[in-house]
Amino acid sequence: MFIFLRERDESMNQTRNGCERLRAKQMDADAAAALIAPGSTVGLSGFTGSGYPKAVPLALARRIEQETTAGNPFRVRVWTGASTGPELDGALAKANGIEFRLPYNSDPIARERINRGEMEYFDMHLSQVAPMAWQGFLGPLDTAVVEVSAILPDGSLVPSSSVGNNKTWLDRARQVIIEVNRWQSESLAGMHDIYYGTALPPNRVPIPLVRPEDRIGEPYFRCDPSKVVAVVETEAPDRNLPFAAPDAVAAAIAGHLLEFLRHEVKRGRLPESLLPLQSGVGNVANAVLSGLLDGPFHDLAAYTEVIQDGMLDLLAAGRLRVASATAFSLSPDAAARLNADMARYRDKLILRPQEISNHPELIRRLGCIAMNGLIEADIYGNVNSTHVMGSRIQNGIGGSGDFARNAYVSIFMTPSTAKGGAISAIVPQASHVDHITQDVQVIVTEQGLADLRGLSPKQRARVIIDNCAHPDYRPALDDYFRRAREHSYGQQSPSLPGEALSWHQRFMDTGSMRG
Ligand code: 0RQ
Repeated sequence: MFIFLRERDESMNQTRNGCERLRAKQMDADAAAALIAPGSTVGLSGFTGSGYPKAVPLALARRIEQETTAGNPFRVRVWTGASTGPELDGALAKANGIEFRLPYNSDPIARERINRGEMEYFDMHLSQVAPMAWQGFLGPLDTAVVEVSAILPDGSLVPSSSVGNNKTWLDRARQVIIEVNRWQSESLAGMHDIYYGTALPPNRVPIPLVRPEDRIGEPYFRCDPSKVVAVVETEAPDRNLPFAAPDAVAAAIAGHLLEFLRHEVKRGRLPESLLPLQSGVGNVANAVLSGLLDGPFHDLAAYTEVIQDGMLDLLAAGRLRVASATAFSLSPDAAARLNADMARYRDKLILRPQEISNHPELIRRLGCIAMNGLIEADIYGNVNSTHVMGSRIQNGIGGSGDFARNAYVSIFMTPSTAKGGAISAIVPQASHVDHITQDVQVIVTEQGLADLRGLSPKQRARVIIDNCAHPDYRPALDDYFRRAREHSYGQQSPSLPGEALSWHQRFMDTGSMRG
């Protein structure tokens, strides 16, 4: 496939649109954006800043701004895979062009609009987006705007650096706009595994994937050429952000976690090659992956949402045998490394639709080790991943719920304090709960690790306060727990609800929760 695409490229003056019928649909981004109706629903590609369309959303934002100036403002409903980039969420939110958004957002401009109440946001489990789109209650999908790395002669599409919900958008949309991005590596062809066997009940059947390396689908998206109304050629990079080197806090969290994994292997509760790893992105996740590079584990596998830098390092070092995900989330350096050395990595990397990468049935069957971040955890192990002070959305639940509930071991990691130490990540009662205590088995901070498995709520409170809370906040948490044990209405999960919920108010009033 790699050779085939190269030959086409040379003979077609660098175009990656190999389908004669679709070459007739080529146009610029402004002409394509003009085909999107005001008020309509648009399903766009994109997952953690990779594989999102980079020209049509910008052109749509320009059109919205012009129409707003002319006194005819309009907005659209936006569905994606997960977070995208400034050319999509950022530009459309800036133009006040998003009426409704699902399923995940990390764009700061869109976040502000949501938190000001100017934009509706349906924050949902990433595995459920495609099935819910098929169920129909979200309404019809008018237009799909999907980035691909090439179009083949029969009109099938070579996916780009993320798969997300693209299969579903292409199938469900009334009309399709394709962006063919020459910046994406040609060698992505053949890396994807697009499974077409999903159906709604009562016709659902088991998904035939039993190991992370299994390929159960097709390498390309099917696409009915008669639905394609525009093809736009682009050459623009993904939103790849450089990774900061892990700081001391991240390194300490990683250290506790790796010690826990070694201990579990020693006790015979995990195999020596562990179980398929799911890891979030960011500083702490990166530190954990770096730690695995130096640790004793071999023949590892990842069954996760995104492939980040640390996973490429593990593959290059021969520690990781395969990484299955729905998207890349690489620094510019790692993206260049991958593109330069694709032959070495290609067979070990698989990108799937997010309904498969995050599928509860598969996560449970494979027995993933889930490692995710949090905003705050309470002393009973309820986790808030999404809402600062219980009301202000940070990003969204993403895939953390898909993995946490179904994992073999569900781990949450966080620094013990936020905002320069002024606020404790361990609180008496979470101000919002995304992951109930039953879905949270291990909490790790730089202070230590709380293994909550098999413990009652009161026992959990003791290990969380003792092992995870920052020493500055332990006295206040101890005092709360002691009084709750004296005065609580019930003694299964002792609490003083009024006081617990004003915990954050103390921070607001004094600028710090200390003391
Ligand atoms: O805000 O940037 O304004 O200072 O929250 O916090 O410390 O940068 O942490 O980037 O690891 O994000 C839970 C948000 C953690 C993330 C969350 C403030 C803090 C900062 C971000 P500022 P950090 P991280 C895997 C599955 C849900 C999705 C998910 C997330 C900002 O992990 O979105 O897990 N998870 N998907 O200052 C007040 C607190 C706070 C707080 C943090 N207790 N109180 N503010 N902040 N804790 C995803 C993939 O696989 C791709």
